[in-house]
Amino acid sequence: MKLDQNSVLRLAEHLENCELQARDTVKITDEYPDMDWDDAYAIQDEIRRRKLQRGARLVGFKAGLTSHAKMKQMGVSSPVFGFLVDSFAVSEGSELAVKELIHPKVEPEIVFVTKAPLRGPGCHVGTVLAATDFVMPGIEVIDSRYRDFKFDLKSVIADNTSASRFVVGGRAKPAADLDLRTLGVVLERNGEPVAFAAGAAVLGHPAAAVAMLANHLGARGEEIPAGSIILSGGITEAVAVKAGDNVKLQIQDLGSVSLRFN
Ligand code: 0L1
Ligand code: MG
Repeated sequence: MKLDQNSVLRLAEHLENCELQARDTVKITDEYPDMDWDDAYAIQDEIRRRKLQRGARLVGFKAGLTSHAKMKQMGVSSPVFGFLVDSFAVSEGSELAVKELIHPKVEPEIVFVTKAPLRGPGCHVGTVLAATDFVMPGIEVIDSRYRDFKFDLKSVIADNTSASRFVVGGRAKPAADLDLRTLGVVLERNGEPVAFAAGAAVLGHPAAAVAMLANHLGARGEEIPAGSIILSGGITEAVAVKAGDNVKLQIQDLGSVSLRFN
């Protein structure tokens, strides 16, 4: 690590305050160009510790930047991983106030819910499918704390990979009944289709993103517990939303989930 403990604590507090107060900031590598990957995840861990200490419950994890569309959109070349707490979850049918956020975008995701723990190294698509209870459609609302969504990978990891809110819904189905690679995905905003893809857009198979997450956590002495919700990554590029927008995600064989912004 290149950062001392005080800097890690200070940067975590700064980024979390930006999240809670819905204000943006410049990317942290502007001030700390030499920070390394361990520093980035240490800052994210400290944000997680702060939330759990205040009573939040860890409900799962997310993989991000797992599709070429997302990597191209953000100008980066490898996936990143973050955590999910209960306060990020939005119930389907409820409305999300844009004024609580900085500059939200939505992403269509295939969501995994686990029935057994997954611990790397050595996780692969097969072990992930064996540990999966069911899959379902989910919309992730990302809200980078960085001005104009301008960041590098280390800055975005520290910022919990832009995690903000998510909604799951549709039909929950056992993954074994589906070929997740060929499921068609349509994202609509205000009734108009704005992004399309198939499940294979996520690393060839969305379960591969969950395996990478489990291997990443395993290398850090953690596992994905049974009963976790895992967002496997935006299948298409992210779409900006504003007050009044209604977003609907349809995934073949898995039904639809929607979210309204006010
Ligand atoms: O797929 C994702 O959840 C993206 C996470 C981080 C990058 C971004 O803000 O677009
Ligand atoms: Mg995402």
